[in-house]
This record gives sequence, C-alpha cells and structure tokens, in this order.
Amino acid sequence: MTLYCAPDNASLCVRLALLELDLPFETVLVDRAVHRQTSPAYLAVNPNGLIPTLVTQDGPIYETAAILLWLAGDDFMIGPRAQALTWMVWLSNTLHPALRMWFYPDKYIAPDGLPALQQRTQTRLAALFAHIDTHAPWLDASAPSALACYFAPMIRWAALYGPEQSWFDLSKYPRVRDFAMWAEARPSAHEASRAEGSWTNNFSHPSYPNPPEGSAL
Ligand SMILES: N[C@@H](CCC(=O)N[C@@H](CS)C(=O)NCC(=O)O)C(=O)O
Repeated sequence: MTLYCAPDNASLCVRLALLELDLPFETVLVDRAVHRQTSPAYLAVNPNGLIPTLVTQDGPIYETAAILLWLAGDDFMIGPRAQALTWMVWLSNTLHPALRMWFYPDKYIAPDGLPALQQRTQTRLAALFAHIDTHAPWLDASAPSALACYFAPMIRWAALYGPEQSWFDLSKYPRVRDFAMWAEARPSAHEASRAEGSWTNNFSHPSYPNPPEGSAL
C-alpha cells in the first residue's frame, strides 16, 4: 500500500493505524510547501485535493475515516460495533470538520466574517472536546483502535495549529489527557514521530514537528 502523506497532517492518523496493524506500506510525500495536493498528478489520485490518500489493492481510498474503516477488522473497532461506528462518524463529520474550520476559516467564509467564525469555532471546539471527554467510552480502553488513531492526532493539532492556541487547555479534559498520555507511549507514536519529525510527548505536550521532508502547512 502507498500512503500519500504530509507531516502532521491527517495522514498521521492512517500512519498510526498502519503501524498498529503492522501492515507494510510505503509513503509518498505530498509537499504542501508547493501545494502539491492541488497538482494534476495528485488530483488524479484524490480529486478532493486533500491529504491523505491510501492506494490499496482496491484502488485509492480517501477520507480519513473511510481509510481507517477499510483497514479495521473487528479487533480494531473497539467496543460494540454500533458504538465504534457512531464515534468514527462523529470524529469524521463533527470534530474533524470543526478543526478544519479552525485551521482553514478562509475556505468557509469571506474575509469580513473571519473574526466571528473564529470566535464561534473556538467556543464550539472547546465544547466538542468537553463532549468527548464526558461521553466517549473508548477513551480509557487502553487498546489500539481506529478511533484512537483518528483522535490522538487531533489533540496535538488542537494544541498547535489555528489562529491562536491559548484556548486549548488539556487539563480541562482529564480523560482526554490520560488517553493522550497512553497513546503517545505506544510504539506506533514513537515510530510516527521518527518518520514525521522527532517530537516527544507528541499528544499531551505537543511541539511543532521538524520533519525530515515536507512541511505540515
Ligand atoms: N475530510 C478529509 C479532510 C482531510 C484534511 O483536512 N486534510 C488536510 C491536511 S490535515 C488537507 O489536505 N489540507 C489541505 C487543504 O485543505 O488544501 C479527510 O478526512 O481525509
């Protein structure tokens, strides 16, 4: 399989899953510094122009949740299947889009609306992290899963990216914090760190990556 990726992008979720599942894969850098995600060559693989794409024996798969679900066997879908699906879709169509709105507000609103959108999105993200802290049963499962691989990178992105970072205080979300500390101790997190930029405590106390190739933004 071939993972089209960029450091600290949503491809990190897929990289973690491939590592956890011990599946062989190669990577192709999508160089964001030169907007390679919108090049004709990449659009031929993923017409959305978004990272990641995983090229498989079934062809290219895009959308992070679809890739994770395609990879996941029963063991990787933690807890009851109905619950795991509910939370996968919640991460994919609630939390991830809210983060995108925080990171790329200009894709959602004209310049005069930016401050209002950013204010609203920040409030919303804090509420969504409180929601997951209160309600997600899989947070303290201490077992690798599609959900864990999808969510762990979102914790570091919330702490590092967007117009400002002071709103994100992990101590307000103690179950999320404990999950982050569990996730960053996994060998998959160490291996991903090595490949994408040698940070430490990469989910609970994240720092910006210093990637060997490519750029996060
Ligand atoms: N819905 C997509 C979102 C992926 C996404 O937001 N990817 C970001 C990188 S983390 C991206 O490609 N950004 C470049 C852009 O929006 O132009 C998915 O789940 O795969």
